[in-house]
Amino acid sequence: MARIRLTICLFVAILLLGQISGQSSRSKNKKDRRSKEKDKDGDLKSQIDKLWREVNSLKEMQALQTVCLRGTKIHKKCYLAFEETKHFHEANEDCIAKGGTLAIPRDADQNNALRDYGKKSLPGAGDFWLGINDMVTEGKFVDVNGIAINYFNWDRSPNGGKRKNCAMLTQSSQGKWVDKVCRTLKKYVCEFIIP
Ligand SMILES: [Ca+2]
Repeated sequence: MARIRLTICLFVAILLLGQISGQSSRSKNKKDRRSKEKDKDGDLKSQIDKLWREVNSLKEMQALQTVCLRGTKIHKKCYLAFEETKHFHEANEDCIAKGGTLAIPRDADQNNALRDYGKKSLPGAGDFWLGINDMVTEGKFVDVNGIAINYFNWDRSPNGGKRKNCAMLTQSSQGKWVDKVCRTLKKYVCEFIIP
């Protein structure tokens, strides 16, 4: 998907560049039209700058999803940690914007790998959001796509009731999970499925 968008962006950028050079040469002939053409060129150049920035961010997104340039690659997943603290929703939206989701460990191996990576990449208080919550039905924990999960690693059974609906991984209890108020500011780890 990212590759298709990247190709489309490049194609549009090339078309716009062609338009600019064509207009630039024509504008030399008529003096009174020059300033108007200049404004148009400015607009097109700013559009190209915008497209160029989008191409670069798509390239970075593609790199995350294919080779895991930053972060760590484990079991066909790329985990990437973010030190900036965010609410659960903001953190998940940031992961989605980058082409992934908040990290969802599906078994003990993945959870241990995620714990070790988090310890290394997020020094200090090593707690971070996971893509797991029980916002819709109290006590029924699902992933960020709303699909029931089969692997759990609670420290104690989540007992935060309707007030605490978002899961985070804690380093103080060796990678066990606790339920937390979703509007708490926490660091987070995104995951990207890679080939
Ligand atoms: Ca709850």
